Amino acid sequence: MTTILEGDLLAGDAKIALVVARFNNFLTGKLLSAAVDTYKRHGGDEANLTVVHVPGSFELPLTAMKLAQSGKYDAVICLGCVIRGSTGHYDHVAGEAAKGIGQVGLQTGVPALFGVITADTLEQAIDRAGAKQGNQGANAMLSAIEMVNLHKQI
Ligand code: INI
Repeated sequence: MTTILEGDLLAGDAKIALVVARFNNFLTGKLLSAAVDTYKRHGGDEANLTVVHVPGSFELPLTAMKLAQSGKYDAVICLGCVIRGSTGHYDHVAGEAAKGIGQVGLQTGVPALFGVITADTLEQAIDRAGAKQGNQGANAMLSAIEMVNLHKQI
């Protein structure tokens, strides 16, 4: 018989750290509240969440790495917002954030979620922070819960 492994979406007592960039905080704040709300709606207790603030998306990977290495968390979620229109170094900030967050997961074995909006315009960013295209923070939390539960089975 085929073995199929998949994580469910029950938060249970998963300990999750959220690293949040202050840059574009009027949008990253929306990502954070949606992530917390999603955790609670999936049965989690807010006391199991730790929120850490960093200056910008460039700083997300280092702090996520320290949190993952601490052994205290089942998953680390990174929340940020990089908008091409408003930065000359968009590619560097977005690229380093994506690459670094990927390394956190691969090097520690702790799921590291990419809840960073990378948008060409402010309007696109707003759409991904709770307007027309869902909320990247809520999506990242759902993915975190699924990965934690999946990894328990492996
Ligand atoms: N940080 C972001 O999170 N989003 C951005 O759009 C952004 N822009 O536009 O530059 C940004 N820059 C700051 C960067 O993340 C670092 O905090 C800064 O360079 C100090 O290392």
